[in-house]
Amino acid sequence: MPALDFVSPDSIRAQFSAAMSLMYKQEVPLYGTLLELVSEINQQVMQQQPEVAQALRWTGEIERLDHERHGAIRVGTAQELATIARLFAVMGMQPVGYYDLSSAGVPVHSTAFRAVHEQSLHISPFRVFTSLLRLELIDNPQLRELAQGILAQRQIFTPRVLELIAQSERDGGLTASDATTFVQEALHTFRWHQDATVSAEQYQQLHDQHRLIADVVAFKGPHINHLTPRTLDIDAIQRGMPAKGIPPKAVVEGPPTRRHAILLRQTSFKALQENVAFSDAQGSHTARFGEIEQRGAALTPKGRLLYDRLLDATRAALGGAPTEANAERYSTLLAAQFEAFPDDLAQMREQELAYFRYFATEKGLAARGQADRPSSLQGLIDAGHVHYEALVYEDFLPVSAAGIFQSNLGDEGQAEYGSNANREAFEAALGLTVQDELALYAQSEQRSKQACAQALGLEAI
Ligand code: OOG
Ligand code: NI
Repeated sequence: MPALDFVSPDSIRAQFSAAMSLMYKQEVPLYGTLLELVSEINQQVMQQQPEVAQALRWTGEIERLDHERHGAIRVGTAQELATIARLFAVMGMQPVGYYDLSSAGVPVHSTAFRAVHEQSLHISPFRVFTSLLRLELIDNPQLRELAQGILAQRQIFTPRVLELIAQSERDGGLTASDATTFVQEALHTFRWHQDATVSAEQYQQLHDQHRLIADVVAFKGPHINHLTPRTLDIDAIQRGMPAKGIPPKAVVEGPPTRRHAILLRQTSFKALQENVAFSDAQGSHTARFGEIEQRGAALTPKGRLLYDRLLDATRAALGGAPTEANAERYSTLLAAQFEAFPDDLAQMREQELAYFRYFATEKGLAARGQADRPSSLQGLIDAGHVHYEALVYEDFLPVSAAGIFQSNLGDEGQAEYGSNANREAFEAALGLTVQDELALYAQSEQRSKQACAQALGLEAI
């Protein structure tokens, strides 16, 4: 089959993201309600704040906003992780970043599978936060063995999807009709299975160790546990949720409200109770929840250091993690700390706190070839020949992720695993190294500078 007949991995990813959204709407009806709220608020923001709409037009994000979302799964074994990486690769999704959540009392470590090039992200920014259970952190040998034994027996992929992954690897792609089959078959891995693989008593044992362990081990597959749309105003969402019958978690994770959003702000609502058929009895399990996020500028290492410092200082001033009881004090402290982070794109650029994209303006293009036009980047910006916008953050935040995990795992006492980052072990399980997200942003910024220089007829800017 000539390569010309293959569909692009980007379009398979776009198809898969749409199919996943449809499936999740059926499985978790509140997700559908949430999508309506997000779409209403996004329309409102674009009408009431034309500058936001304008910025999204420059970057092209306006075209991806309606279908932008991320999901999350938790797998149980190295073998499952390595195969899921191959499945995502068919859709052009690569592992980016390493997140250690053990320090937050969650026995997993994670990566985000996503497209890495801005052109691919433009077609579909769909990402999946993927966690691997760390049974080695559990100091109950019997339970560890029980979990390992159960996980060893399950197969989370359909035979057909395994064939299509191998075929795509061998031939270098999939035809349109194989891609459609691939999407349908891949969905099975992510759907909810009502039938558990364990008895009610085994479930209880796993659950007593950590609810997350039961969630990973007791079921036939790594059901997608949330699907998160992107909003342009998360504060409006947080305020609007109760009226739609969606109770939000107490605090929005991430940076405070700003004129120019940075990184990622997220809120979520509690999991549903779902009926489960254990091997010997009926029961229930809370697995799935809803989440919403607002994305802002990707920060440079310097910007990220400042963000982490201000967030740590806020938590230190609060005396711990934010809860329902101290939510208001937390947001006051957070806003006060973040006064130290400039809320102005020009300052963020001058101080090298964020990554940017550069665009040649009409004026710049008209001045092509004129002898007296500026040639430095700053000069071109000052003269209105070059416009810039922040590069959007495509990744996740470990502290926020831990907050999301916690708020959805219920109020049982928090487990202690110490800090056990082990990127090497994660990469060994994955069979790949995870990409450095900062390098990806820097490359994207560099490509935009080059394209801009070329449009202006300059060697470089
Ligand atoms: C993943 C939680 C992390 C996010 O948006 O930070 C996450 C999980 O609960 O499996 O999705
Ligand atoms: Ni999430």
